[in-house]
Amino acid sequence: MAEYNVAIVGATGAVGRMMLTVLEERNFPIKNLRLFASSKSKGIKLDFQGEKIPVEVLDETKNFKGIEIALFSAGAQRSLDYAPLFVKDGAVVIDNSSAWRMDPQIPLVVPEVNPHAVAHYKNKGIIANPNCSTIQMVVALKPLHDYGKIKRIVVSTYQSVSGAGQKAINELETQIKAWCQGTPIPPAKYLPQIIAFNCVPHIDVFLSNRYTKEEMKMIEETKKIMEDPTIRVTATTVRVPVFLGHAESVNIETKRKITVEKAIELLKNAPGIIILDKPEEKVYPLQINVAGKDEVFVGRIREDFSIENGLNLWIVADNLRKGAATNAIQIAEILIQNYL
Ligand code: NAP
Ligand code: 12T
Repeated sequence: MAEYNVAIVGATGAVGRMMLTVLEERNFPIKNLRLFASSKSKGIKLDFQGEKIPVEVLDETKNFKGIEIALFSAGAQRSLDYAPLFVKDGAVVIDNSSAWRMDPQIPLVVPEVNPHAVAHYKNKGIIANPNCSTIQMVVALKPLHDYGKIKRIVVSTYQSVSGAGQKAINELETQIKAWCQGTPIPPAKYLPQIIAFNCVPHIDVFLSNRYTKEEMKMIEETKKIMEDPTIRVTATTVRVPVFLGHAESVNIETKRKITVEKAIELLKNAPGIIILDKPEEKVYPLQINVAGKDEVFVGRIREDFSIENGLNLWIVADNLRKGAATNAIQIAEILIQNYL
């Protein structure tokens, strides 16, 4: 089998480290792996398949020639600055940041939903990986949309701190420890408010329309991935004191009636979804149970009696896996199987 030269930009971060894990788990055919991060990580080595790989400091003087696939996860500014340089040197970039997602020339891909869009990598050499909350929602909604045509989506999220990176994970831990020791919780530093024992309706920055950027990402990205600009979407995104895994309460209104039985049948036959829905046995998806899994979990499936064709769902996934690393590497697999 052919093997590829791969790079991870942002390799020391929460997503970057998960990329190393997922590449290894899936036995991705790698010839040579290069790792990049900031000058803070100078001298660090990361384990990959029993080898210690040195982390290189990302700067313009570096030679990126020979890299065929570059997985970016180092923030939007690094993606804007460096993705074109990697492309110029011959790589296809799969970008986890929000930098390129809404560029009409750049495909935004969830392999279970729009794998054919990968072909458009040829436009600019870049493929965008959607926002974590968007990914898990569209995986679950695509089979329902294909059958019943979704007219409107109302979503509220319950997002873990790992979505905001390693520093946010550490911040929740520090706050919980302080509380347990009976000492005052230190003020919030990386997240906008104290997150321990709290729910904060503020992810990413506020925009002039009073939504957060995280909410607008869900709204715009959903239409692009589902390739249907007519779907009306509204979102409220909330950070909750959970380390790993995002949960979502999703309400949809469809053109054609979807009964609970039909919804279960559609979701059962769709790729990448596991239904956990036996409420009488206390079975429904939970963040602490889906951490470490690659699928999207759906439960609490029930009719919304307040409208004619309405459905409620509870959708949960591991945000660092399906929400980021796994989805990016699935895209890389489509690339090598079909195009490279
Ligand atoms: P993180 O834990 O804070 O890690 C950030 C990574 O970027 C680290 O490896 C860091 O290196 C590197 N970095 C920061 N500044 C850099 C610079 N100037 N030059 C080179 N490397 C730099 O954050 P994360 O959660 O892994 O997220 C990273 C990115 O992924 C963000 O763009 C975020 O938007 C995106 N993301 C996407 C999703 C998704 O929805 N698909 C989910 C989560 C995150 P050092 O360790 O050396 O500082
Ligand atoms: N600010 O990929 O804070 O656009 O949870 C993902 C997660 C941005 C992104 C977060 C963020 C993204 C977060």
